[in-house]
Amino acid sequence: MSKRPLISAALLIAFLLPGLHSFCQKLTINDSGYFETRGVNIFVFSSEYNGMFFDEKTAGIELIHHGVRTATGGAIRLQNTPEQWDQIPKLVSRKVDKEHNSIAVELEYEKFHFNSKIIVTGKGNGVEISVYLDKPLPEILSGKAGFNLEFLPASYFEKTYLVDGRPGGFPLYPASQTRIEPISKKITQFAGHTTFDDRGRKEFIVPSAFATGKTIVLAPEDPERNVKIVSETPDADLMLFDGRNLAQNGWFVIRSLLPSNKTGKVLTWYVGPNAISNWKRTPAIEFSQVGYNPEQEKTAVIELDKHDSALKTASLFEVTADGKYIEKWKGDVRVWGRYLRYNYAKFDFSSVREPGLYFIRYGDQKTNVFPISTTVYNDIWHPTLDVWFPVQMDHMEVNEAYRVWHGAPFLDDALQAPVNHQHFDGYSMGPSTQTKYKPLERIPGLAVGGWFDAGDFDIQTGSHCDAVISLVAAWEKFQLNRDETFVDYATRYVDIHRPDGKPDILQQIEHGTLNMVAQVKNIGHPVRGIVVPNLHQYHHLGDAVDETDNLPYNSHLRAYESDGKSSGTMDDRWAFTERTASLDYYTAAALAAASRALKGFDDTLSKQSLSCAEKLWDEEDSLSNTDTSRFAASFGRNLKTTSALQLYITTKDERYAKEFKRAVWQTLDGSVMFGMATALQACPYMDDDYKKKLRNYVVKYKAICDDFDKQNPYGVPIATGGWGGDGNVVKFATTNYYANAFFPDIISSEYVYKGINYIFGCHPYSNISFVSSVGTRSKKVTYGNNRANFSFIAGGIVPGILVIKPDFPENKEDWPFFWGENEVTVGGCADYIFLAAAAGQMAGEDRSTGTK
Ligand SMILES: [Ca+2]
Ligand SMILES: [Ca+2]
Ligand SMILES: [Ca+2]
Repeated sequence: MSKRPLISAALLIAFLLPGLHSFCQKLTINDSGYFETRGVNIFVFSSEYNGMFFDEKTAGIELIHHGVRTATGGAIRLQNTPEQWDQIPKLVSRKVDKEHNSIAVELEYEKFHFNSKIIVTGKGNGVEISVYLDKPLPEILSGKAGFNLEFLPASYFEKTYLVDGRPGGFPLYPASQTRIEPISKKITQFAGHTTFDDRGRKEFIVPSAFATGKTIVLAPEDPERNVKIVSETPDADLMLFDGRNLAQNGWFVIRSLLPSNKTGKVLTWYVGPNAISNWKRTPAIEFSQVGYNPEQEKTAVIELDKHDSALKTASLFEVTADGKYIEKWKGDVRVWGRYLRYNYAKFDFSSVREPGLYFIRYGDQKTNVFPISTTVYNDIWHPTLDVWFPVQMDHMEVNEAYRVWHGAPFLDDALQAPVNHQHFDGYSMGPSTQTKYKPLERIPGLAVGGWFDAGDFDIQTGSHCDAVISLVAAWEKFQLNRDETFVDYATRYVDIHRPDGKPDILQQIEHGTLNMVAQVKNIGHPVRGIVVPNLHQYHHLGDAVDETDNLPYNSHLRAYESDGKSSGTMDDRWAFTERTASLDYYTAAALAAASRALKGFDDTLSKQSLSCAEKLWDEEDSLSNTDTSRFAASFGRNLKTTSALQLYITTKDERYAKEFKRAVWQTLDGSVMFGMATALQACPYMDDDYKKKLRNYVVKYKAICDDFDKQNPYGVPIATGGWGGDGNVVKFATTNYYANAFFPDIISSEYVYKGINYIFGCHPYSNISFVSSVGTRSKKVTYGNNRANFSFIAGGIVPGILVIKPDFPENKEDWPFFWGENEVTVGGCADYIFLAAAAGQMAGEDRSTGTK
């Protein structure tokens, strides 16, 4: 065989140049406490694992590679491919040593009395990661404890690797070798739960490595993703695993086992992420994908690499009917300053008011097209009510044209949850059931109504309260008569895009209310929630109808045995029946509101709702008198205020008004932010003195709103915690809608539009609309129950931007499995419907009066 050079030597050098390591700056610890060079950041436990959702794939040693977070979970772990509920290490200490350019952490697995130390030090163009043990590995962890680093599958799809020079390709879908081991060898998961349905075989699955060697180079062909990892410990191989064999949200894991019977430095890796010299992140041009009402302010935010500076000007182009581009406006780009890790500038094109299609040009970048029109907000809530809500409907089959979203699930609801039990998803039971039912006794009448909470399938009563209150407000305020859903309770059948003569919003209010009333009637009070008993059911992905066998549990049959009417499999959902004052009041508020909306639509349910609401109010009143601890949290007190208001609006009974007026000022004095929404909603039902007194609080509230403009370039409250903040932004904009309605001289409509622009694309990281199917470019990958297909449910609003500590805002669009970024919830979607309808009404009024 003859070898013919494919390309000339000169060209070859040209190809190689951009990726060469030798031009790069070294990784140095910056003032934010992480390793940094242009194009590469390495975080060392800037974020810890948490005890609520365990492994969220946002902790340990992490890599931000050319602006994208591609690796996480660098830590001592006890599995080849840890799942969400596997044991997580606790961070004992973290020391940043800038002088020696190293960060040291100590980790602990309390249960095994096992501590380890990891020291990460800048070396060459990467870092050296060394693991130290003071005591030899506990016997039980031998062959199990290792150092892991996890790489995001989506970042390596359609890319290759070299292991000791041997080539391979990253799998698009998992299909690597696994083996079975006896359960005795398994390190138990959180609180003894298990994610694996072993069908009684007492075994578990262990994924095998799909590549093993001393040196692994990831994506040698892609300078943005190329990472070289070398094991510098003679006996320690690098093994490459695919976590998706066990869990769809698994990552590619590189791992070395720790040796038994050794102390001191037991493992050393070199990790060298390629850095493109003088790399600059492409500017993100952030604007509303839905477009703009002609009269509103229109400002794009330009997010720049910190080594980048703003261009002087940007332009707005119109796209004409014959496909031509016309520059309609050229304006200054104003520098805003620094927020988190980026520089920000703004481009104001408010003066363009002519209806049409437009795009922004900044330098040689051109955005996608968006409209300016009086109609941009007219139908933005339709996908949420037409599609998202029906798909979440529990106890019903849901059909859409040729597609069945799910069969009628959970007809085997529900059993009383056992006492003294630590469950998952935040559920637990104390020493008493607080009901007339014995542990695991059947509670009748619960297989009706309700919505799947979020990306999971439990009924969470608190979010039902939030949803029903918002849907009733939207119905009463905006008379949303839209009819695109068919609901037939006799056959438990829902059909999408099929009118049935009944307003869909009332049908949704009815559906949520049915389950809450069933709880109060059959249990005596609302419950925290209703959720499957087994963790191996809980992570269900697929048709909800298969999460249980839909047959009531029968203890006289063996597991997986059925007589056709019942089954011996303990899979019926459990009702977690703890009673709290805050949930009682919240439910009373929701049911009091629902009773108004349902009057004349479903009179029986309307009456039942009100009598349940009054019963809860009266019982709580007497319970709180005997037990003052029932009412500690200010959140709970605010819910009592909400409850008093809703009961007053429904009944006009002065005792509720008296309680509301007593409590509302207390709440506002505690926090203007916290109490403002409820206080404003009461305006139409209170006298002039009330409004006069509230005015001073609205002035204070405005000052807080204006401060957001100093905190970030978007002028909205941005969450910094473990869950993205779109819910807060929607509530903020909704509060501003009410404030604008009653105090327009203090709060202008722009305070509403700020929040709307944010959720539709004027936010950090990208310019995607956070509501699937709303706006030109919107979320196509979300954490719904169809997430295994990297898909979405139209109309869902995601949590949006998660700020990964200390300074990295993120919302992944190629990976659905970050719930804090991509999980859609019932309460969030109902709140969105209200805000979206409010925007439509506001823009309509602007149009008719020509004023703001
Ligand atoms: Ca849940
Ligand atoms: Ca309908
Ligand atoms: Ca069952």
